[in-house]
Amino acid sequence: MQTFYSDDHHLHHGQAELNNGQLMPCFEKPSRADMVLERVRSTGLGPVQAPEDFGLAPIKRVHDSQFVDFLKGAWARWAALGRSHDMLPLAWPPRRMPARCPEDIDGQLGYYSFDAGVPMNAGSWQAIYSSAQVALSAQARLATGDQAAFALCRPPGHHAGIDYMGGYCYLNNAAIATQALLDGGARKVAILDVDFHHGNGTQDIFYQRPDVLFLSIHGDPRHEYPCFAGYADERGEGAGLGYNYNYPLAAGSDWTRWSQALADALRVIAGYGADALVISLGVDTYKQDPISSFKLDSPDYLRMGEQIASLGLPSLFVMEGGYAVEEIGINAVNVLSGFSSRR
Ligand code: SP5
Ligand code: ZN
Repeated sequence: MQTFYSDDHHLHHGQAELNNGQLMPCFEKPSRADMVLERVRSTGLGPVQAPEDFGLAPIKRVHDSQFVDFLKGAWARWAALGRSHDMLPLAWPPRRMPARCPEDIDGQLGYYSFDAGVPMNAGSWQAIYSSAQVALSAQARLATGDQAAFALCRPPGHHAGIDYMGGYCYLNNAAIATQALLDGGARKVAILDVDFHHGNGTQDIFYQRPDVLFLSIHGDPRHEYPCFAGYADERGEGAGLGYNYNYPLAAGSDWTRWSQALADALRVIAGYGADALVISLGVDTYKQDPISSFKLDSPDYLRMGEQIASLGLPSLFVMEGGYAVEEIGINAVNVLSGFSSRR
């Protein structure tokens, strides 16, 4: 299986995030992708390639154009104010406050985000942009007939919606790749999100569409981030009604419980008749993940890959979360190895 990867992710290195009321060093850090790359190489999964540049157009197929331009230009505006520390949002519009886009950078940061988990530094945009190009490049392999490809994206993407960032995510790499598959001739694409956190951004982007089936297995939003989406009764809207599936699971869920949800999700995908499958591959379901509460163990990820392979669909794996840095490579590559062993 071909892996796509860009060293540009090193240009993005947030300083701090809020966790349990404390400012702490960011969990989403460069060593995460380095560890996955190292494991891809040491296991001989397949060749590693740098991305091609597809430009902004495929990004703007799923994201609001003004939001993308905001991300691209935000650091220059921040730096022009004499600020050299990380850019972070300050205020968000709650219920009943008119959400008009303000002019000031601080106001716009809140307008285009839903949490404070999105620090940006001088090189962040280049890393964000390259991460999307990694997903687009891997997608192109499927379009030319490969059965699978791995987009080693960093920063991750599944919390980013049409016009907002959040949860360490800026551009929705999996959604951008999915739209590119459709634009390249696929009629229907299924997205299976196995990250511990609900893929609220991906859900937002495709909520009203029947040509993308979205399924997410995640911590119950009554107790877990992103707190405001991921309930089982979110089924899609309008023409998209019936094409959104959420599987919220209790804290402490292990492989026995988790794989029951997976079996149901795979049954739904099989009945949908997709031309391709995109997997939002987070491994923060691991038992030792520092911010999550599921109990999957490393060998479980082999089973996960094998079972995904049983669908027989061309499959694009897009890296999302996973914060137990010592094991992130083992767990992520176990999914890919399990998949490859059955294809
Ligand atoms: C891509 C990805 O995995 N993003 C995750 C962002 C999570 N940010 C918030 C983490 C909060 C951890 N504490 C949650 C306690 C819930 N009661
Ligand atoms: Zn996550």
